[in-house]
Amino acid sequence: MSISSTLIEILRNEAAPIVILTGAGISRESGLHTFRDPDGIWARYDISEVATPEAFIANPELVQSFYNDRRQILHDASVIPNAAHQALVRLEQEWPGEVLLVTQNIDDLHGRAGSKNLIHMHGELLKVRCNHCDAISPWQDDLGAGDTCPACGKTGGLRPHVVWFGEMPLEMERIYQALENCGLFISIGTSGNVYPAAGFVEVAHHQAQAETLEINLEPSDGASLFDHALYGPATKCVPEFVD
Ligand code: BV8
Repeated sequence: MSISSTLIEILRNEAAPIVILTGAGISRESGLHTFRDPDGIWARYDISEVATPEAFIANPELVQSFYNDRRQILHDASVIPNAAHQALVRLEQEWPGEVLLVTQNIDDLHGRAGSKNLIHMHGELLKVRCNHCDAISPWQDDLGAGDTCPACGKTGGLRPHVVWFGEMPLEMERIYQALENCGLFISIGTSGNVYPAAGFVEVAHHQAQAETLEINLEPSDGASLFDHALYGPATKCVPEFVD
């Protein structure tokens, strides 16, 4: 079932706030790997060895090189925002109510496309954070153990500005406030495996009585939780829905 144009008209006239959650699937057609598909990142790396605070303590070089490599791929000239990222910019610009875009992705493709009301709940690949002073700085070059924090000048404290498993995602208060007040929640290109993001649909449904829509290549693990669905590549489905 797809979300009907009548429903969209009602929501538009009410200027209903929209919350959109995106995952790795929206960046797949820009050339970035997803995580849990057969060719995904977690098929090649063990989460516990590269994406936990414990991994960083045990083997910082391996963790830094995992993120250095992904940063290099993101800088490849062929990796650019696609038609789905661009359609979400038009939605933000043209919808009469607030559109909050919450991404689990640490790439910068939503920002490059032009989305403004954007939360990177799992952090940003192109930033580093200092464990000594908490300052967040642009990621200048390959990150190594001896690098100096540009804010406090201390060495040995820089880490990727990403949220690892077991760490608290960013800006949760703002996200839950938006979910509790939205009229429409849209989930795009995410498998629904990682919490708390996987639970957002239930917050929107139960606490805001919002309409909920999944856009994905195929039904996700949480597909039954959604009122409406559009299945197919994001570059086809998202522009079709927005325009
Ligand atoms: C937290 C870091 C407390 C950066 C990531 C049991 C044991 C231990 C822990 C837990 C547990 N149960 C729950 C937990 C908590 C844990 C968790 O959920 N674990 C799961 C795995 C069981 N979560 C946490 O630890 C989180 N922190 O809970 O803190 C808390 C919080 C709030 C309130 C109270 C307490 C922290 C989670 C952050 C983890 N960090 N990455 C990095 O290296 O990237 S997660 C990782 O998965 C990615 O970052 C990504 O963002 C995230 C989600 O993945 P998806 O984006 O969904 O990607 P995936 O490959 O899975 O799916 C892609 C989808 O796209 C597929 O459905 C596919 O069909 C579709 N697709 C493909 N191509 C297309 C497409 N769709 C459309 N078009 C296409 N072309």
